[in-house]
Amino acid sequence: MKRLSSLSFRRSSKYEVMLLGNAAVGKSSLLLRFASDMAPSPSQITPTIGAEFKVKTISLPNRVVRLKIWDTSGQKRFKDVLSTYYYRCTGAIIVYDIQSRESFEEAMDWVVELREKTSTGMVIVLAGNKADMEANRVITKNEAEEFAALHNLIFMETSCVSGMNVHNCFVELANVIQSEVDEKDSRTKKVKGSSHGKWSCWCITGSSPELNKTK
Ligand SMILES: Nc1nc2c(ncn2[C@@H]2O[C@H](COP(=O)(O)OP(=O)(O)OP(=O)(O)O)[C@@H](O)[C@H]2O)c(=O)[nH]1
Ligand SMILES: [Mg+2]
Repeated sequence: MKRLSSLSFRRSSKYEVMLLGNAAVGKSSLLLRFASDMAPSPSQITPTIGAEFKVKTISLPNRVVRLKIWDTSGQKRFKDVLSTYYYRCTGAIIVYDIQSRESFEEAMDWVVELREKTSTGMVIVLAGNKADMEANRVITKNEAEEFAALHNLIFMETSCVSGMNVHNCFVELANVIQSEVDEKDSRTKKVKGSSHGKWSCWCITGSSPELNKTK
């Protein structure tokens, strides 16, 4: 009872995020493992068409975060359509398969595209999936870490088979998004606090992500 009442007073936030990356790198499997704690099985996993979403609530220490997670298709024919989704997202998990250089290169292209096209400074996780397939690894951890550091990405290797880092990946994304939003809020409050006397108007400058979308 005590626990229930403390949860109900916790503040809540909602964010949209998306999974991006080459076909068959394991985007849908990551979401299935995170949302339903199920390991991928051929009967449940089929190639994604366009984009689908699942909603999952995460409990952070001082906040409940509701994530709407868009799972996108890695097929090239859908690539143009996906831009309509990332404008509304605060975060992304870009997935590659540690066994495939092509998928790593595609992940790098996605990072560049998101950094160029989204003015809001999206929080990005780079996930090297299928880490259970060590014997077939072609992308070293070092190489991915260096790329991640260069582009200010959160990096981790994941496995939907063992479950390694699957939960972490989404929780860390939510955590960083929330910290950035809190930091922006506190900056805004400081601007408000500097107004002169109680009759002054507040003038808060900054760019609106909503308006930037139409530029
Ligand atoms: N060994 C291993 N196999 C995985 C892992 N994650 C996914 N797979 C397998 O990889 C294949 C593709 O997984 P999906 O989740 O469909 O990949 P996707 O990125 O959603 O593919 P598209 O929807 O076509 O873009 C499936 O056969 C999964 O079982 C993993 O961590 N380890
Ligand atoms: Mg899929």
